[in-house]
Amino acid sequence: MRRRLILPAAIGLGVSIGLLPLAGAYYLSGERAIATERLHLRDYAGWTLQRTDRAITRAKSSLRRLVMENHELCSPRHLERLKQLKMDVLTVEDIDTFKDGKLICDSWGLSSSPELMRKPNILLADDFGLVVGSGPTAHRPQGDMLAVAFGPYQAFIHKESLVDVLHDTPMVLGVATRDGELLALSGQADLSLVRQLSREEMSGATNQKVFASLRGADFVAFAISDRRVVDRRANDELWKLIPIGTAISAIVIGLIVWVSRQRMSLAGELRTGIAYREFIAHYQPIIELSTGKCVGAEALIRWPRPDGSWVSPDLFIPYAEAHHLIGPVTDILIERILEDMKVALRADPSLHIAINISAEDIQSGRFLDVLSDAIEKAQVNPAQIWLEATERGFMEADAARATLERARERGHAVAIDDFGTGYSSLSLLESLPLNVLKIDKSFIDAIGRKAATSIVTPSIIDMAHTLKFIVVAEGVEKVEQAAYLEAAGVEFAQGWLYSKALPPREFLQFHSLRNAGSPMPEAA
Ligand code: G
Ligand code: G
Ligand code: MN
Repeated sequence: MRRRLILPAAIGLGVSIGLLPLAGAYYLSGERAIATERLHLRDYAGWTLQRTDRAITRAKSSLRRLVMENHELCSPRHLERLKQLKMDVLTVEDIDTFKDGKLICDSWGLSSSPELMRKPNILLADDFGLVVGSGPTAHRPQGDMLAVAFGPYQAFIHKESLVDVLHDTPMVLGVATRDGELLALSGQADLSLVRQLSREEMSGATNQKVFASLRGADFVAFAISDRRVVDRRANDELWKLIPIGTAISAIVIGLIVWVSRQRMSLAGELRTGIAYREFIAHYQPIIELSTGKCVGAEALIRWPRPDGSWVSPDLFIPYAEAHHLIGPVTDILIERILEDMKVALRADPSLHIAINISAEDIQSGRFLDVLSDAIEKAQVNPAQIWLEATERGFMEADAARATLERARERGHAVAIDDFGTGYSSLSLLESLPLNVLKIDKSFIDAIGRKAATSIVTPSIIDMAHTLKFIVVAEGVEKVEQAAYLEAAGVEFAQGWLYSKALPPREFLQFHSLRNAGSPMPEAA
């Protein structure tokens, strides 16, 4: 993946894993909240219908009883009975008695100001009627009542008592007749919606409202709630979920960026590093043991990133080798090294620089022409450039031999690097055109210790000399090691005893200081 795409991709994936399910859950919970609210409203419509039915039924049965009792109208006994019924039936506020269309008495007593009877405008079953929409009269100034009519009687009920149902969330309750005549409404509501709900049994939602209606034998009840109430409930849920979703997103994004930085992008980073020629060389001095002089250096690759970090070669060299990216890295380093060192190499013909060549390059030999071009341009003696290859480069002996022979023909010295850590046989060593052997640090560490490898070290040195190799000891850290190696006839040494790998200018300083006068004491 290209480096530029990693962050957007990570954000995309993080958001889709962390936030999309949340958004989905939010949408679904919104839908579910509305469905739940519709059922909730339907329940309240049902309870409103029951309440209305009960109030009307009670009024009806009181009136039926009065008619059956066959009273002498407005007699003291009759008046007593009217008063008693009003007390007994809670929803009935008053019972009027009419004769010849005129009010003659009610549950308060005889009527003083005769009033005309209003005819029922709605007919119910069994000769019952309903008087609704009655405005205020002299007798009942509020006009907020409806009346059940039967025979000479009309029983008055407060309209609002029909819809007086306790509710747990804000809503408007209403009752209408089956023909759509509105009887009572507990609050404010859009009249066209009310009309629609009064006419048919339905439930649904608009952008503003959620509603449900229910039809009974004589009446229709309905409930309407504000959409905002439902949405707020869903929102509350969402606010609880957002931190979780955000945290999941952040973790996923961080994880992807981290993983891609660590692994996936290394190939991309390497390609960028190659394109911008970000690789440089540091130089670890090589000391002639007999004189203490600096006779050369091993060039060691360094990769300073634009962000200021340094990538360890132990990490990216094996990676570059595995992904066939080592070739251009070798080329960049070769050109860089000759650029860094050409002046010093021309000035001191005894100075050499050793370059590490990877196994793949040794097999192909492709780098040789790049090297020759760079040497020609720098006007340096090819004998001053040494090549180091590990035993892995000699796996296909014929290909390796061809490359090494060409290198020798051009004047380079060729070293076997990290000697002793691989499996090279003596016969292979003999058959390859090598002339330098670098003893691996592990055998130098063993000097003066009672380790098994310490027995091997002198044999390696003897064998190398028998084969006429120049010997370089790697990783020399102690004065005793240097003394031992010198006594054993080892020609050269490198290690922290003398110096770590240095940037070009510092190495050149080290080189000229070291070689200026008499041999310097070994400073640790
Ligand atoms: O000094 P340092 O820690 O950088 O070395 C780490 C390893 O990387 C060593 O094994 C060394 O051989 C290898 N190395 C250093 N520079 C180069 C180079 O330019 N090319 C190749 N192929 N390997 C190198
Ligand atoms: O190419 P080669 O595999 O020899 O690479 C040399 C490696 O050894 C580099 O990683 C370099 O930093 C490291 N090195 C060089 N001298 C010393 C030393 O004296 N002590 C230790 N511990 N490491 C060293
Ligand atoms: Mn090396």
